[in-house]
Amino acid sequence: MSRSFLSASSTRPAWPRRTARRALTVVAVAVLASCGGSQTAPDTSALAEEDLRYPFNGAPIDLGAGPGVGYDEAQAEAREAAQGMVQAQAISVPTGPADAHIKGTFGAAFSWPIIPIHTVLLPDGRVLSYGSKPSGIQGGLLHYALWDPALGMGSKSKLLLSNTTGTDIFCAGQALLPGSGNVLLVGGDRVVNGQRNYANNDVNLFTPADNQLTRQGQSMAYQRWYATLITTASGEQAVLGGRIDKYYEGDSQYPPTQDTYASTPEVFSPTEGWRTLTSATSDYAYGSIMQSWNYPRAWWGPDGRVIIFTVTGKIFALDVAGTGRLSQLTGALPQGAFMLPAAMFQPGKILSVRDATKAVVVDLNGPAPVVTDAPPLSADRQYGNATLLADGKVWVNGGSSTGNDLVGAVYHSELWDPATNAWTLTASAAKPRLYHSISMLMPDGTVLTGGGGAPGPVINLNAEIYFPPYLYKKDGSGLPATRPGIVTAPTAGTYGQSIAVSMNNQNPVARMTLVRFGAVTHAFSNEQRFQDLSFTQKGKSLTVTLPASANNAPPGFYMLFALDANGVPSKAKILRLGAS
Ligand SMILES: [Cu+2]
Repeated sequence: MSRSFLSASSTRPAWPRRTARRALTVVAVAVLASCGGSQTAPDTSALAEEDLRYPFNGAPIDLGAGPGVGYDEAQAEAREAAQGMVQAQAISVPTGPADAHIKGTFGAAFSWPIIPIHTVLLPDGRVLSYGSKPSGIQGGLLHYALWDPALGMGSKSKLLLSNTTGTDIFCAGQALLPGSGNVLLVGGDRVVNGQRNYANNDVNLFTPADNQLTRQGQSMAYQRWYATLITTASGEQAVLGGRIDKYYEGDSQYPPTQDTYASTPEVFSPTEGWRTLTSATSDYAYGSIMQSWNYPRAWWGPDGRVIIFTVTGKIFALDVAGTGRLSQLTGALPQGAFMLPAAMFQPGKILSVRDATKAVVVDLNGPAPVVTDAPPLSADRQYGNATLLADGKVWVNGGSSTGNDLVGAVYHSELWDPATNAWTLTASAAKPRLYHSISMLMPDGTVLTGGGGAPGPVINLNAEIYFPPYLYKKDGSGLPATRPGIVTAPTAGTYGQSIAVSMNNQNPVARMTLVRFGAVTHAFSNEQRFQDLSFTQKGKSLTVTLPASANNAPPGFYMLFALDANGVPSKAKILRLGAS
């Protein structure tokens, strides 16, 4: 068995993956046995003690080849080798079907060391993921994983690491810190009276430079499970929502507990630490009312406040100065749901997917929100994701009309064009992407989709890469388009600055776009944003103007794409935008 899965440049000892896979194999065998009608009792002797206390829910494991297929590490690696995935080289755009220029196409599924319930794009182009054990059971107490797309999709590209912080980061909140490019993780899971899914108030920091996850000295005032982080114009992190305790009826062993919610926001300043927004407490905006605590859908808005869309359709604005001030704005959205996505597709403009396939566009750039209808989606996509592409279109994939359930699972994807306010049906995935799945734009213009499970219906220890239509020739050949190439661009810039960008040839550049890095979990990327940049071109040289306003482009890490006259994007250059 190859050990290369563990051999990347970790600074800490490799975790004994063999043990985990043995446990996984036992689980999968038990599943297969139950599916096949065997009466053989599952052998749980190799399962960790904790997994016996919180038993596996019976869902099949899928490492890429199908539920229950190739669940052994060696089998997964052999399959990935046969599919050419193990070479340590960057992913190339495959030849697609004849309609690839309209629908895009998915690559083959590949295994992931855990369920990527949470993903964060890192400034070095890698992906941080966490949320489950290597067995696919919920839990971020012991592990997290990294993926380096520059090393392909095989075992060399993935790294399973040990979480030694003592914090279970399952269903934590997360964002990149704009100055350092480190990842701030807040809260997560806690076991109370033998029951999971309570909350902790721990604060942890992931540092890409050494792959370390480190507990921070100062914790939050409130415990939070399912909180959202929003980067402010001044580079702070506003932390909204999350549950504290959950209802438990009690039993002979354990006392009852009640639902409680973290309905008071907090703000993290990289220089001054934490402050609590004691005058902005709200059950409607991010507390008990209609699951508004559940990863609140929120964005840094054009007037310098955090805008919050609630499930009920109310719109709030939170001023994070001092102890905070919350205002309800005029206007209302149709009824929504906590498991539906939304994305800011242009500064101050948000596409929000609502109940029963409805979608609306909300323009926040005027004195009051303006809500207009978008056409309905082709399907109800509960737990689906909405991803901003390099050209500013919004790609929606996954979800199910029947909740976290295969009956109504939607495998085809769809693409919304803000220029035409129309949806186009796009390619179908091989895997259901339901509860605890993610989708995230990568710097090469592809979309990483992955995960789902914990609990089932399928434990997706796998990911698929979506190759959008813009990567293909428009002649129906299905061949990859020739891409423009950015040769040089600065790695950092300030607001309103003109930057010099050089291209690989003199072909006209049609658009320069700026896409903020994604940080995705639970059907929401709290960090992604998009905008076009103005520029002039002379031969191979471009002069590009960076955004003037930190309200429209909060400080942090962005992908800079150049698109040619056919709408084909370059690979991105990474740019850190900041005040200085
Ligand atoms: Cu969760």
